[in-house]
Amino acid sequence: MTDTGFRDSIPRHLIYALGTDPQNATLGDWRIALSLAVRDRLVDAWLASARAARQAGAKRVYYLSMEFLIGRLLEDAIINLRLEEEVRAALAALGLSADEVIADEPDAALGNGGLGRLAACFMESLATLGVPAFGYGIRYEHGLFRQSFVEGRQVEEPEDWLTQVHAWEFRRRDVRLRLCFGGEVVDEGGKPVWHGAEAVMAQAYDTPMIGWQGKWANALRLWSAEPLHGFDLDRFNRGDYAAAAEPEALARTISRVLYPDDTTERGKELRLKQEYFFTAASLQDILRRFEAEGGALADLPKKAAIQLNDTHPAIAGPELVRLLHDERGMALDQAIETARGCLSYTNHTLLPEALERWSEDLMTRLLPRHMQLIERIDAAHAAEKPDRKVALVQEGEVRMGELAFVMAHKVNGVSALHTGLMKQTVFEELHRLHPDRIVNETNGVTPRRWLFSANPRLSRLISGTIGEGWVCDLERLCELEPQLDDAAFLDAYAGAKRANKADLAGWLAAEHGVQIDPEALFDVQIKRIHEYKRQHLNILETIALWQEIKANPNAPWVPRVKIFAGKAAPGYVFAKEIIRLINDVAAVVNADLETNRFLKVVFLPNYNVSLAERLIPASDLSEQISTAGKEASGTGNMKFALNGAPTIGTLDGANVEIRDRVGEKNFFLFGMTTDEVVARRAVPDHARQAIAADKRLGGALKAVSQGVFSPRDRHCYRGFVGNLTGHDYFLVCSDFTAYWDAQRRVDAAFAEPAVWWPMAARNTARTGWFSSDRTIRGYMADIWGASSLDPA
Ligand code: F58
Repeated sequence: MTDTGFRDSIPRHLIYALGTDPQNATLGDWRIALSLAVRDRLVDAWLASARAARQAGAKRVYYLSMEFLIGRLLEDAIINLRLEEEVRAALAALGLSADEVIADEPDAALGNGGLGRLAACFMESLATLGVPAFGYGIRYEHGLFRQSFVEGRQVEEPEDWLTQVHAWEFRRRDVRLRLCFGGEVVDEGGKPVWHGAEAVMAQAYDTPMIGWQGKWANALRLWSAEPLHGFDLDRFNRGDYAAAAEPEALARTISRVLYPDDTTERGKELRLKQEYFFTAASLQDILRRFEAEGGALADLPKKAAIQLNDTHPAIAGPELVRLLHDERGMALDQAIETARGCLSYTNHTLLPEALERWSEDLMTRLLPRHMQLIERIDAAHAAEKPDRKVALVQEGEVRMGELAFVMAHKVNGVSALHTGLMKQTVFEELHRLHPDRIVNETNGVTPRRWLFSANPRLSRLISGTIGEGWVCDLERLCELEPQLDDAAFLDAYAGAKRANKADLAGWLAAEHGVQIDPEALFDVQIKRIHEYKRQHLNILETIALWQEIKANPNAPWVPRVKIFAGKAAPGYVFAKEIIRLINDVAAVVNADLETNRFLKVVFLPNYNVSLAERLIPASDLSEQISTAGKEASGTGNMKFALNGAPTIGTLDGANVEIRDRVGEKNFFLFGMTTDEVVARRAVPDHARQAIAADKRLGGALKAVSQGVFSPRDRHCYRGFVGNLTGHDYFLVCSDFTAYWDAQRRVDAAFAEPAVWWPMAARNTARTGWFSSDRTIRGYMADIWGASSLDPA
């Protein structure tokens, strides 16, 4: 297509697909028209990829995940198709700004955090590497809630991305699968037959996931729950309108909302329904494809690698056994073996409360045949390993982690440290029984989105220095190493960061009315709010710093802006307290004319992928300060390092591997190790001791408990302070002094450009290993046995 062809296709879509007069078109209309024009450019490659996979009879990778936090799609497609210039020119000719049009797209917030974002990075890398793959998940009508603050408190509102035209998805009218819940299992001639009581349809919607340079694309297939039949005409004609619509409403509930939290009792049943719904639909679809291509069922593992993203799809084990054994007559033992040959499981957390368990009662009520099969799988495991002590059902609960482990041929951790801890803690016994099963696949992030697209200034500098090959071969960033002593390169590197910071400062002023000094150190902690991530350690240090500045206003303080963003699960009371405290501290500190030249605190509402893309390239310091042993990996830590923000962090998750690569001098390490954490918890009164030993910490806690930041309700933080001075499970107090000292090392380094910029640039040059392309290659070799159909 010629340049004009592309340019013309935008108004053509506006007029003929949307039926909108260009004279009345809104920014949103133009954005959708542009999306359709860009989409036209990728559909051929997408269909050709599927055809190539079919013709090659290739093994496919199936990534089953409750969450795909894909964010905006238009810019991703423009970048990967290399249409940046054409789009800019075409929009300019229409009198539109590309940045504004792109920013108009709502984020597809179909995930909570790292787990969902990892799935999105994996989809992009799978396509870039030309691996035939499908992502399978749920097409939530409402993604993660929208967050705002009222008097500092988090307020949640429903997110409604699907109220707009979704230009990227295709409803597959021919892919509509039926599945059941409840009912009973009846013996029919010696054969157990499940008669479900409630049936719903899973309707497929496909979104193309395009790889770098548009050579290969895979489908992200999301299921929407629909009723078996439309509405009840009889009831409608009788005037009973609500009852007529009831079956539809009930069915649709399943794909209505993304769970922001799995800790509350209410909604447990719905969550299990969601899990079974998308898992069962995906497995039916996988078997359908396999059978259409021909082949003996026993060969399924040669054609299908099914990755379970956490335990949420762990019901895949019994469901696949059911499909093979009950529905296709394969012997039970062989069905278990065959299923295991296909399945593998990624664990993302060791927190006991986050490891799923379902009550036997609920499982029996909702999935009676699966409950029986779980018992059969357990018995088969016990027969295979007579000394096994771990049962799949314990104290009336089905243990989904253990079920996923037993039904997978490989189980992976997401960083080296986490994988080691899996072997020593939650899966100790299963690891002893199956010593080859656990493998490590340290997480990664896609460089296309998180460097090339999010940070064009730095990308241009890198490409100008070493060429563009790094975009799909990120380890080539090490070719920057010889430049790290070169004054001109470091100047340009610093220039790119300064310009990004100035942009952020401008945006904060325009959008949030917050004034910050672009020369200050931008110290950023953005992630879900959780006690183990310790945003409260950060804010206590902020308070202590404020007090210290007030005591010595004429000392040469290094100006800092503390930037926070993140959502708390709606039912997580303590996390919400942390948010309120940060907002309250911000109000007092930012208004303090004595100190606010040196210190500002900003908590940005509604953290999402797009906000991360804006903040990370403009950050100087990356806060990765979890209690050692609690953060499985982290992926934000990788994005910051790649974009030249050194880490202040503990030896936790992938921080360990980041530090190994960037070098200890280029990482601000502090805090207890995993072993020290365990030992410290055993010390009676550890928090009080730590507070007594550090006047700054004592002063900060005192200010909070006395109501310095909550003048209208002076005692409101008593509970919060009580938690820290008493229990302090996450050892905020015990790590405080080391954190304070590390922050002062940061100040000293930032004050010396000759120290800071080489350090920042080394972070970029040495973190190429954290590409999700490398991670996917690891899964392919160690877990999936899949290969790339070279897109070249
Ligand atoms: C995250 N888990 C880990 N869970 O916390 C993080 O260390 C890791 O880098 C990342 O996975 C990718 O491996 C995570 O994001 C969730 O969001 C849960 C989803 C289900 C509801 C409760 C939160």
